[in-house]
Amino acid sequence: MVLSASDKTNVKGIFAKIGGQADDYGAETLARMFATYPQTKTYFPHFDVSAGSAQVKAHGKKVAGALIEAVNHIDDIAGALSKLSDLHAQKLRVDPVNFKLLGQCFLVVVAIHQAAALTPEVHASLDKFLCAVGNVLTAKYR
Ligand code: HEG
Repeated sequence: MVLSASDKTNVKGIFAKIGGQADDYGAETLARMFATYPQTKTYFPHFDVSAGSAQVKAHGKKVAGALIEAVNHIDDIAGALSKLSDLHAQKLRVDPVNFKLLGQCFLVVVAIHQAAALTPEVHASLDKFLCAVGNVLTAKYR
């Protein structure tokens, strides 16, 4: 999954528009993932997974923060998310299919809130970026 120069520009541009709303987008992404793909809830037995819960908000903020970290180091996503990659590989062991589901939900949230900015080109670049992040977080699974 190689991001082209224009993919990187598109991803940075859409995240610049998202700005301070990223935490809210993260929480909305999780709420949609839990509602639409209930099997994803099995990884969060210790959470109140209802939309708007304190845990969904707090975790949405963490996921958004990791995505922003990846955007800020878009030429070295593996390096930027190295610790998170260790955590997902050694402790969480989330089945990789679930990263696609989370990515789809994030795209839906961006489509709702940034409809004008999410041109087909930006959509494609954001999809590639989310795949790249998912690949990094599952790269150390053995
Ligand atoms: Mg993961 C923890 C980011 C997909 C299940 N996830 C975390 C944390 C971050 C993060 C930043 C906190 C790490 C820490 O406490 O040090 N997750 C993250 C990203 C993505 C992702 C950026 C994909 C883009 N996670 C993901 C998916 C699932 C999942 C698809 C399961 C469906 N994550 C998961 C669980 C935890 C984290 C169960 C621990 C939650 C907790 O107990 O607080």
